[in-house]
Amino acid sequence: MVKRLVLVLGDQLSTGLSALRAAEPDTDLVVMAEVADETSYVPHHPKKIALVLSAMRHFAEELRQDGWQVAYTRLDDPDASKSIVGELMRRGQEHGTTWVIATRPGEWRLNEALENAPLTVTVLPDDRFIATLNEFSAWAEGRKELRMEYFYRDMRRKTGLMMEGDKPAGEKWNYDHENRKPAKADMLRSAPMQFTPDEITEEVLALVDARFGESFGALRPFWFAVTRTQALRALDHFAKNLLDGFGDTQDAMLQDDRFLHHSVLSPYLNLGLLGPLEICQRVEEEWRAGRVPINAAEGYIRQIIGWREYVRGLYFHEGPDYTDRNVLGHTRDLPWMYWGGETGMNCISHAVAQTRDEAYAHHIQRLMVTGNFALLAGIDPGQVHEWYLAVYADAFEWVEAPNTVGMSQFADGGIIASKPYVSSGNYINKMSDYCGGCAYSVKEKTGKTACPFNLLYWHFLDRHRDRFGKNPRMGNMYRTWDRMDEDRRNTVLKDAEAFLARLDADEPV
Ligand code: FAD
Ligand code: DLZ
Ligand code: SF4
Repeated sequence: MVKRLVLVLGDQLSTGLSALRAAEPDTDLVVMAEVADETSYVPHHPKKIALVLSAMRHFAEELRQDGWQVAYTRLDDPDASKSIVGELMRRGQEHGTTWVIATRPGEWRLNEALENAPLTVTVLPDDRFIATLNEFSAWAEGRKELRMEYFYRDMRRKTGLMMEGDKPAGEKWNYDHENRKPAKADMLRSAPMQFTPDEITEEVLALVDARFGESFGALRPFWFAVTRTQALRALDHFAKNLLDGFGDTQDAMLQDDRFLHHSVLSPYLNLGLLGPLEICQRVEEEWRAGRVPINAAEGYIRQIIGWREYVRGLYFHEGPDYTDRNVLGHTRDLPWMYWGGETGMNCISHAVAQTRDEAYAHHIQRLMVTGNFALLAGIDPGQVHEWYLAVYADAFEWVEAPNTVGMSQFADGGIIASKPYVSSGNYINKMSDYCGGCAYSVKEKTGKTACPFNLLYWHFLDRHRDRFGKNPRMGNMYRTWDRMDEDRRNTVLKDAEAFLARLDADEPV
């Protein structure tokens, strides 16, 4: 006799999940389901689907070994319904119950589906985060600006991470200015820890290949961790071998090194295989033992207890319409080159190829290459959002949308970013080795072979002068533009328009 159903979603793979804590192994039935709605609400990268499904199957096994009864639906199960709610209803009918315990899903879409389900659903907070949603709202209440830095300091105080009493370790909260070193060929690193697929993963890979093999993205080689044990090994590998250089080279890009000193832990963290606090405590330990510099440890911890917590708070604080925002009125279609179409722009070509191969790109590739171009070119932020949600293994809406819609596309009007993250080709040239192998010249400011970022940067500033002209943080940019002689300004705008026309005509750019 089953009393209650306990929903565990694909990104809720934590044994300490609030829904599991509230349930009883003897009387309650865990429901996990691979369903068409979740595997296709955007054209997910096949590697992402395989990661989620394989991690789900491994987690179900772990729960069974811990004494739970688990009703697990496979995607190819002929009786499976399309949706999570459909599966809850089917299992409820099978076992004569309508009572469901769930942990709050990480997406408005699923929250609403659960609210509207003809079932009695108790939704518990997702407490796998450092800040509760109420805490975030209380922090945000009455503030004119919701800057991450102040929220981050509160999270440092709350966790005690890298604190000496009530003061930040080293007497500085933030070492970001030390973390902007450009790329150097001699900093080539080994890859993050890679795992050989086991039998369960091989079965999933065959299923994903058959169903989603035509989607954008290479399924193999598949090397992600799919269990907590493996994810812990990946964390250990990062802490021992890569963390020391994380700070210095955080913003650098190299075409022959896809991972640099980045951890590639976001997929495991977002699925629930690792928790934010345990990662940060491990990082702090490395610093306290004198094995990594303070700028690396602080920089890393800030990404997790600062940015990650802050964007989650914001996503839920702002409400379900967040992903529809478009304050700059951008409407251009996402260019084909984002799906692997031909382009002479070496930076985009590399970022997209690596995304296709790995379902991964690091932050500066996402923000200052693909994101920067989409913003400068005036691409519809809804389409940009769907692309990021689809192509990255770590992409779940609560974390992806604020980063894309807010930080990268400024479509929320500046809640996250006090100014748009735009740059000319100069920034990319300084931080990477992409420009040497490009069909365009980063040194040329006008003309057909001028770096498109150089043209579009001024076009963007000019067309959005009403919004940004008085932003004190952008004064220098506008003063430089205004100092150019009028003929030159007209030439830049004309060349940018010609470039955009080629984009609109679907010509390879
Ligand atoms: P590292 O560089 O090793 O950083 C450490 C950890 O910090 C990451 O694992 C991640 O958990 C956290 N982190 C770092 N930056 C952020 C951030 N801005 N927001 C939230 N967490 C952060 N991150 C996602 O987890 N999922 C997404 O869907 C996602 N979409 C993004 C879209 C855009 C347009 C941009 C600009 C950024 C996005 N990010 C996203 C943030 C960031 O790019 C990734 O977290 C990071 O690249 C993951 O790789 P990593 O684990 O090697 O990170
Ligand atoms: C991303 C994803 C995919 C691809 N497939 C499933 C699935 O079949 N079943 C499931 O429970 N969850 C899946 N997920 C994760 C969900 O989409 C995720 O829980 C929501 O987007 C909320 O963050
Ligand atoms: Fe990218 Fe411009 Fe450099 Fe080419 S020249 S790689 S388009 S920044």
